[in-house]
Formats: sequence, structure tokens, C-alpha cells
Amino acid sequence: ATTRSFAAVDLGASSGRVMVGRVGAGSLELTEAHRFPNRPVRVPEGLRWDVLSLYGGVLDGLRAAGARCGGRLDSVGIDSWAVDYGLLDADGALLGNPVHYRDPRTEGVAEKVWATLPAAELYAATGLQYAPFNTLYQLAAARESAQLAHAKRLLLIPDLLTYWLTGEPGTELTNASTTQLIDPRTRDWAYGVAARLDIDLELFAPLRRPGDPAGLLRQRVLEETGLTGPVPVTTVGSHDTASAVAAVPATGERFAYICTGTWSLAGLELDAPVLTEASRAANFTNELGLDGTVRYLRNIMGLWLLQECLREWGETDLGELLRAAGEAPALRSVVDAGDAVFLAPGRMPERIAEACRESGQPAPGTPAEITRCILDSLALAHRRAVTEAQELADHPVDVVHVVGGGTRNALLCQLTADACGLPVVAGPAEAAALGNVLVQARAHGLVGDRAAMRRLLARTQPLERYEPRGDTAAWQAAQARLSTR
Ligand code: ADP
Ligand code: LRH
Repeated sequence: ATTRSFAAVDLGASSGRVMVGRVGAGSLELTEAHRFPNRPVRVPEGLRWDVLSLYGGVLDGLRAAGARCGGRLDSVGIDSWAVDYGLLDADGALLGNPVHYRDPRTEGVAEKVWATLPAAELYAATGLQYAPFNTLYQLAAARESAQLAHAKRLLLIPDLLTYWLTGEPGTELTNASTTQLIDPRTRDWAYGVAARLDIDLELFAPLRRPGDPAGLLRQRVLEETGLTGPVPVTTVGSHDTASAVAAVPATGERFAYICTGTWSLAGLELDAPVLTEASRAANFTNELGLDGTVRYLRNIMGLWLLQECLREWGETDLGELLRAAGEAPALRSVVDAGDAVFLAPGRMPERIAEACRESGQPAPGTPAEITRCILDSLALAHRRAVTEAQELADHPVDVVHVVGGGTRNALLCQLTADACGLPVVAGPAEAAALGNVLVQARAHGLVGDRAAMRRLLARTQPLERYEPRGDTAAWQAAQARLSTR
């Protein structure tokens, strides 16, 4: 039987990787060709993505991927974190480094937007949770900038990289749904919202959907990577979370998922958006997934909290730290891991201790105590999101699938099972890359529908199961400590 080779470029906020997926009839194998750090840079005007270094990593990765396949790749797909973009001038040249979603330029901007278009109307039209970094608010923040004045085109990060690789501009739909300029019912632009806020939709290239062709690698790219052409680029769920949810190895319908990496994205896959006022009040988002599905979820700060502490602590053995955290007292102090106060970089151990003190709890001091506080807090936020999503969407579940880098953290997975009072199935860790590969494979006729993709994953990927321990009363009590603040 023929096996095809697909390269998945997956750029997370903490690292980028190029993975090779080999797919045959009933087989799926993923290997890492290249991984590189994603280090944002603070320049005088703010926090920026080092997009040229990322592109360099993509080219190195494609070369390494090709080397594993005799220079022949059947296709390439690209996904990355959401909401951010590059602006191009009339010549198609990039105007400056893309702004990082953690840059403070959007502070106070939402209130100004809501003065023109009230938050409730905005939610009813777009279904997107409030986050200061939604592209809509970034564009509002940049309204007076010289850069935007000169811009002829806006490309979301994966679309920008695709454009550099192929010369073909486009706007991939799942990622476009994080701009807050898409209507989740029509799965097309929210024309009314754009008009009310005076946002020029002409800036965006035409919409592309997962599975659509996105051009061929340019001759120069083939030369630089040693690949033998033609190599098509296939549109995938270019929002990393869309690709990760596509790779949730669920075998039934009654599941919740938590994509754990820099962020924790916790929620449900639905057929239609939930646009109720209660849903808005609970700040659930309706992003678009594969095949017109809705990713109904909440953003939780995720392992960012730990990444930032580790940055402060310097050289630390993560395995040893997690072992010590496992032995630290449980649920001694918790913070609200959904709170945007933790969005910005810097001073994370201190900020976590401050939040504990402010809610009348003991401040964790040692790295092990702080790590335990973070993992307990994440598990608690997972519990809250999984519980509320089921209620708001009227969609009960009996298993929680955890995917992404956080599945390598057994303590987090166990605490999540305990907090949710449900079994957790953990894996795959590289879910976004697998979702990326499978959409390419499907476009090449190698796999069937979403359910078939999931069955293939469940059969081929190593998964770990965690049963809930004890009752959930302790978690309820911890939640109450935060709610009565
Ligand atoms: P992103 O795609 O957002 O950059 P990942 O899905 O790659 O994030 O997940 C990265 C996180 O996974 C790290 O911040 C770390 O907390 C966790 N992680 C990775 N490897 C391990 C490991 N060996 N043990 C425990 N946690 C790990
Ligand atoms: C995760 C992610 C998430 C977005 C955030 C900006 O990488 O794409 O889904 O909310 O980054």
C-alpha cells in the first residue's frame, strides 16, 4: 500500500516545529524533523514576534523533513497561534514585525469599540469571547498608525508564511474566526460589524477553507530546502487549536477537550454556535473548526504561568520540579487561571503570590509550592470550563480529552481528572501537528471524515488514561474561595 509524506509546520507561542506525518491506508506515524524556539522580542515600541527567525526555522524544518523522505514531500500545511497578523505594502513587502498578542497596545481599546458597537451586539454577531487581543481590537488600537495607513493587505501569521512559501495570499477560515470579524452562523465575514467599526475588509485576502489548495512551493524555496517539486501547500485548520481539536482521539460524541500548551483551551465541539447572553457572560467563545464545526471553549492562561516562572527561576529540572510539586500540599492556594491579569510577561511568581494574598490565601513561596498552586489552579479552571460549557451548550460529556504539550505533565492530567470528576484521556502531545497532517491526508484522499480521522488517531497514537480520585468537594471549596473574592 502507498504511504504518503506530509510536512506539518506548527508554530506555538513557545516553540515552532516541523513534523513529518506518514499516512497510509489505516496507518499514521508522526516524527519530528525540526524544532526551534519562538522567542518574542521587546523593542522600544513594544513586544514583537521575530517572524523572520520563525520563517528561517520553517525553511530549516522543510529541509530536514525532505531529507527524511528522499527530498519528496506530498504536501505541506501550516498552522500557528491565532489573532496576530503581518501587514504588507503595495509591493507585497512586510511592514514591520508582527505585534505580539501580549503587547499592551490594546489596553482600554475594547471600551472604545463598545461605545460604537455594544459588547452584547458584538457577541451576538460574532460569538467571540472578549479577549483584549482579538484582531478586531488590535486593528482598533492601530487605527492611527502609519503602518496601517500604508498597508494594502493583512495576512494572519500562517497565511503570511504560506504567502512567503507560495506567493498565494489567502485568509484561512478557522483562524479568521479568531479575528472577531467572522459570523459563526454564515461562516463568512461579519460585514455589518466591519462596517460599523469602519474596518476595511478589503485588507483581507479571500477566504480559504481547510483542504483547499494554497499554491506550490516557489522555485526559490525548493532550491533552499533541497525539495523536489512540485510540492503543493494544502490549507489546513491554520489556527493551531482548530488543528488540535481535529486530532482529539474521541471515539464518541460525548467528550470535552482541553488543548494544553502555552494556553489551555477547554470546551466542546458543536454543530452550531451558542450565542446566548449567558454564554457571553461566561465568556465562552465560538471559534470555527473543521467542516463548519464550532469550537465552543474558554481560554485559560495555561502553562504560560509555569513557563514564565521557569524563565524567572533560570536553569530548572522540570521533572524534579513537578515531582516536588506533586508532594506539596494540595489546594492550599489557588488563583483564577482565567484572569487576564496574568496575560503580560514578567514577575510571574510574585504576581501569583500577590493574587493568593489578595484572596485571603497563603502565598506560595518555594518553586514547588508555586508550581503546585499553578497546576491546582489550572485543573480548577479546567473543571469550571468543562462544567459550564456542558450546561451552556446543553451537551453532556463523560470523558475529557487532554491534548497538547501539557499531556507530558502527568500531575496536571491527574489533577484535571480529579477536579472534573471525569476520566481524562491524555494524548496526543503533538495534536496540532497531527490535525494538520490529517487534513492534508484527507485532501489527498487517504482518510475519510472527521470521525474516521479520530478513529485512526485512537488506534495509532499512544494515549494515557487517568481516573478521577476522591470526590470533587475539595475542588468546589477551592472554587468558592475564588468566587467570594
Ligand atoms: P505551544 O504549542 O503553545 O508552544 P506546547 O503544546 O508545545 O505549547 O506545550 C508546551 C508546554 O508543555 C510547556 O510549557 C511545558 O509546560 C509542557 N511540557 C513539555 N514537555 C514537558 C515534559 N517533558 N514534562 C512536563 N511538561 C512538559
Ligand atoms: C493557542 C492559541 C489560542 C489563542 C491564542 C492567542 O496557541 O491559538 O487558541 O486564543 O493562541
